[in-house]
Amino acid sequence: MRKLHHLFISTGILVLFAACSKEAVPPQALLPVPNEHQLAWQELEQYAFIHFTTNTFTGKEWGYGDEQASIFNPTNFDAGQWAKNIKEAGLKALILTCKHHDGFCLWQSKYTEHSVKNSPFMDGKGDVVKAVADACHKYGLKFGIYLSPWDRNSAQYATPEYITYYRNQLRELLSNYGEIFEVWFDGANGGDGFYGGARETRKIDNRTYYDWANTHSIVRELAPQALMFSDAGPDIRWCGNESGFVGQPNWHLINADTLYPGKPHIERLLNHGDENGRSWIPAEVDVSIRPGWFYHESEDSKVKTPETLFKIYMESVGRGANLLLNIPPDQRGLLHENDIRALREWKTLLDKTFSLNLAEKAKAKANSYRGKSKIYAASNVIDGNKDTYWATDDNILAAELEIDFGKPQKINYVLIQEYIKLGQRIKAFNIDVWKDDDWTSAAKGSTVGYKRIVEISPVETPKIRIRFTEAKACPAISNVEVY
Ligand code: FUL
Repeated sequence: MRKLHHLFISTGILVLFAACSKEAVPPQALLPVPNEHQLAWQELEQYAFIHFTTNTFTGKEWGYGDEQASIFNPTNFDAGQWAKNIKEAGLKALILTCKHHDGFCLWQSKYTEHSVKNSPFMDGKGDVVKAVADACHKYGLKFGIYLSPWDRNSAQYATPEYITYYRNQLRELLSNYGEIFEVWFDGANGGDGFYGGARETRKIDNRTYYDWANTHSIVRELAPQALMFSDAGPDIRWCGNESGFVGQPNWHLINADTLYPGKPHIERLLNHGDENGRSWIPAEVDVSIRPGWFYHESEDSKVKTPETLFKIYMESVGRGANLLLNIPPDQRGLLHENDIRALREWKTLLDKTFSLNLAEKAKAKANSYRGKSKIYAASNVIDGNKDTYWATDDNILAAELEIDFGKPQKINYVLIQEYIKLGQRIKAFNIDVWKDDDWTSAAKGSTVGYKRIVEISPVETPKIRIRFTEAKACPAISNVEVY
């Protein structure tokens, strides 16, 4: 009897111990999850796009492919001026149109004469790609390439030989210009073009012609760190528009197997992602600071205002997408003064808005945390450490976080980040503020993902509450900031 008693007690202790330690083990990842390159890419948040080619000198947006190389003649070309201003604007990288649809190559490609080689630029000895890559390295920016699959100059376009040509060029770009962080595959294809003098319409089958899988493997082989962008990933997806916003909700997930670059009617899907997507392919928002992608003098007065750029930031980075902001150099080969002014004032606006994080000195508590273990305590969301997070027990899919400032503070923005190494989990949340001795609803949101910045009407309040109301798995939140 005594023995039995002992057995009961020790079994009880064991069960209790097992229960506690079970809850203190980390939540299981909710698949799919980002790979290490996607995680690092996500942290870049915003970077520049540079559209520069013969179009800069002809005033066109889509060169036909019959432009003379002799028109490419920037008089004051200075990639350092681009990189310096891009860096000062808080952008982290630069992607250059090494070849746009007109087929003109900004580097000394071995495979065509339609390039800087035959232009007056540096007496035909210049290499814009090299100059830009070097300037990026000098200013601590990552460098990425855009190589248009559609080529309106090439006589071979639409034949199998063109694919070899395209891949040879891709190899040149991936081999000779240092580390490439992103490769941008455009889905556009308008059909008609010069095509070596044929001047005709050439249709290709977007699904099969480019044999993307084998092009992707060249990138994987030569630049394993590089992320590939297209309508269909494989690493980053288009956001479905060129006006500067990703949807709400924004899932970092999608089913890529049914997609291909240029597939019609997929804009909405790409804009929101797919809650049940089987691949982690987050959105990138590409938008131009001017109406066009290329510089046109007539658009000098149409540069987006700092306020518009701020709105774009909120609807891209603020919704968990990365922002690729196009700033096209002019005929001198310089970023235009108006664009630089807009960039600077936008940066000032961002710095001013997000300078004082009121959550830093606040107290955080939660109505529930995983296994009652400190490792998953609410304080993790305000410790400034992206590797710690607040999480609940597996069966708790709705929970509340409270951020207490200790005294009334005027607030306008709440920033939330999920610990996405464990997948994207949150489906819906509410933000309440403490007012007149009660909680009042201030905002509602859907997905969070890598980052969500919610604007609320400016209010003075001593504390806020974030109620996560729906999740695919227990919440895992790494960061909360309040401004
Ligand atoms: C589009 C292109 O057709 C535009 O010219 C521009 O390069 C934009 C970023 O992508 O598909």
